[in-house]
Amino acid sequence: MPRLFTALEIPDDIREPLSMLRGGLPGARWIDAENYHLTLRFIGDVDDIIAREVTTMLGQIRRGGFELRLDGVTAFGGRKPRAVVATVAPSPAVMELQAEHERLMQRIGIEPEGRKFTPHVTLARLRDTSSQSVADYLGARGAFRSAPFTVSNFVLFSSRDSVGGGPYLVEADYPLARDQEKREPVSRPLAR
Ligand code: 3AM
Repeated sequence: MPRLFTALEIPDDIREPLSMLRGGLPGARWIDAENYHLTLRFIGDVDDIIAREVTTMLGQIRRGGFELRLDGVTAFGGRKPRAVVATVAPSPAVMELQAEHERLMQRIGIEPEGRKFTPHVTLARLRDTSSQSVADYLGARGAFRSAPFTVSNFVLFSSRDSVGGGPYLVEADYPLARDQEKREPVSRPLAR
C-alpha cells in the first residue's frame, strides 16, 4: 500500500541555504536536504485503486504557477517541540492550491484533514529536545529568509509503505501554468 502525499518541491538553490540551518540543536534529527519539501495534503496509506483515483483527480487541477518565499524558522509543538520548520511568507496562491487538494481528496472519500494548513518545510524532527534549547536555536537562526522562487508544478510523493520519512518518490508531476499562458486569452488582440 503506498503512503501518499502531495507537495511542492524545493529548488536546489533554496535547499542549499536551508541546509545551512542544520546543526546546533541537541536531539534534532535533521532532514536530508534532498528530502526537503512543502507538504500540501497528506493522503496516507491507500490501495492501488484509490491511488489511481488520486492521480486522476489531481490531473484535473488547472492553476497558474506562483512565487513563494521562505520567511522565518519556527518550531511546532509548543512546550513539547516536535519539529523545526521554515515558514512561508503569506501566499494566497499556496493556500488556494492546498484547499483545492483538500476538496478533491474529500470528493473521492478520503477523510478530511482536521488540522489547519500551515505551509512549511520541515528541517528537523525533535524528540526530548527542551523548549529552552529550541528557543536558543531560534534566537540564532530564526531570522532566515530565502530568495523568492517560482512554483511551476506540484507532485504526488510516496514514502516508504506505512513508515513515512524519506527518501520520497515522485509518483506523478503536475505542471502549473506559467503566468503568460494564463494571461494569454486576456492579452490576445480583439478580433476585428
Ligand atoms: O512536511 P512534513 O514533514 O511536515 O509529518 C508528515 C510530513 O509532513 C505528514 O506528511 C508529510 C509527509 O510524510 N504526516 C504524516 N502523517 C500524517 C498524518 N496522519 C501527516 N500529516 C497529517 N496526518
